[in-house]
Amino acid sequence: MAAAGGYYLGVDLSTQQLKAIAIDDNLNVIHETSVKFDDDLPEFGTQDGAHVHSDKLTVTTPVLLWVKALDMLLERMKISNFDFSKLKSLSGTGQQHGSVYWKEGAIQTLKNMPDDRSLHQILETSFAVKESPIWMDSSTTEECLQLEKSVGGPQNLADITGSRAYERFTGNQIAKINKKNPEDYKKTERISLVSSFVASLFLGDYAAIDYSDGSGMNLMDIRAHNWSQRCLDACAPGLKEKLGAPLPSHSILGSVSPYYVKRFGFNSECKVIAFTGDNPASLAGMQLQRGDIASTIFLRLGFPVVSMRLFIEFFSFKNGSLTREKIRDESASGSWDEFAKALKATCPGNNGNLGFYFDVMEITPAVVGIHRFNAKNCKVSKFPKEVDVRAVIEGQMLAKRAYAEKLGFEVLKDTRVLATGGASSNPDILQVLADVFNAPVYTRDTTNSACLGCAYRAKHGLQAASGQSFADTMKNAPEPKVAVTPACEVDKVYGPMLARYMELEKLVRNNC
Ligand code: XUL
Repeated sequence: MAAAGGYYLGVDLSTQQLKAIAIDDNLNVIHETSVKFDDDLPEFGTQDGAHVHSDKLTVTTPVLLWVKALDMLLERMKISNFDFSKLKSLSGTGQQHGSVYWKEGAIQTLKNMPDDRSLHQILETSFAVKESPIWMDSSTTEECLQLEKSVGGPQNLADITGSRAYERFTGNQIAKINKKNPEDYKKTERISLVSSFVASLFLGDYAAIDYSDGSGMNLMDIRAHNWSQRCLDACAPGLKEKLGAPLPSHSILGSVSPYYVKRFGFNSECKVIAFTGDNPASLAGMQLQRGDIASTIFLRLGFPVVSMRLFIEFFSFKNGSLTREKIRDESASGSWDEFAKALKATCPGNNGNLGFYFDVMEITPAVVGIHRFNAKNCKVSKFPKEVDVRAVIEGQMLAKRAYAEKLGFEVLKDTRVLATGGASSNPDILQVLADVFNAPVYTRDTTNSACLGCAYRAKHGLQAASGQSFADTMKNAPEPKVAVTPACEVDKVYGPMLARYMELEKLVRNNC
């Protein structure tokens, strides 16, 4: 067990930024730093952390941007006098499904990193594929059909891996690279997920993929907790060797590479705990209890991985914060204050006006475009500005509730909605969330629940070795606080509106 007085670090490589949160032994946050890709690393020319290719379906991020971001993050922590020597362990998380292709020989480079050079300089030529496919990619429909066919259909694939084939899932992305750029695939000695890639950088060795993030690849037999040979064979040759064996999410992978000890003053005993996907990490950060709803995902603790994957599937929306920002720019002069005024100037239910704002192809429903309906269910091309603002927020919240209910969730008297992510610091948006769910919304001091969850996981990783559960580690963690409660009688508005939302969604789906 870890001695008192230590620090634990969580790292989160999300779509738009790299973040770090350190906690002390009492689980208090003692340090937060971030690197924003577009602003801090403009030389890579990303927009919102990604390159959207001309087909509008292929979405990638340069892998060296991520490497350089880690250099920058650690430098910033050093400049702010963060005491790396007190770190007992670290863990982390990454946007799910994205993949990194290490070139032949990269392992030797990783194991022998000279401390007088930046990671970016050291690893410049270590990747066989320079642009890593990320979760926003939807260019692999052909590969998905092929994979489902090879195992006897979508249901069979779901029985094995927990999910039917999805374009962004890593197996289909790997199949595309093997088909379109076979030379790059051949030159690849190891494939990491975004999460295990960052773990590898800290470890100075290839880090295992954890079971949880591994279950979002369409490649893992989730009951056997190992790769399904049938799925591997359907995607690309020799894949098992390139992926390495998956491990439980609390595994201690080893100590940090001597590179970090010499360059930043890490403790040489600082352990690297397996990294995982951002959705499971968020659950750890939010300390969900049975029956709670998380605003980005939903889960009742205790379900097996297969159900958890399904929940994450239903609760992943591509059109979240970026779509809200677009409507803020178009209808609220680019200002959150104006956006809040518009929400206050309109009433719950928006006088029957309802909208679907899918700026990019949504995951569920697979629909793109903006579809606005007036109270008579007639499609209209525009709303007045303040109506547009309320419609985008109500539409997003109604979608969350509709999908939660589809999975059998009922709002009970003691239901809590736990909000995370950027919008959780905006009380006017949270009010709509509380009203739509007719339940109080709770938040934590940090909006970075995935990152914080990994700082907790880092601590738990050390204690798990002596049999402690995650709940034991979290016993004295600060509780989330009530941020807003639902307005009176608001369920009378949103109950019927939810039914209308589902009807109109069907219409939109059929018309697209
Ligand atoms: C989950 C998914 C997204 C990414 C975002 O299946 O695609 O939530 O994990 O980072």
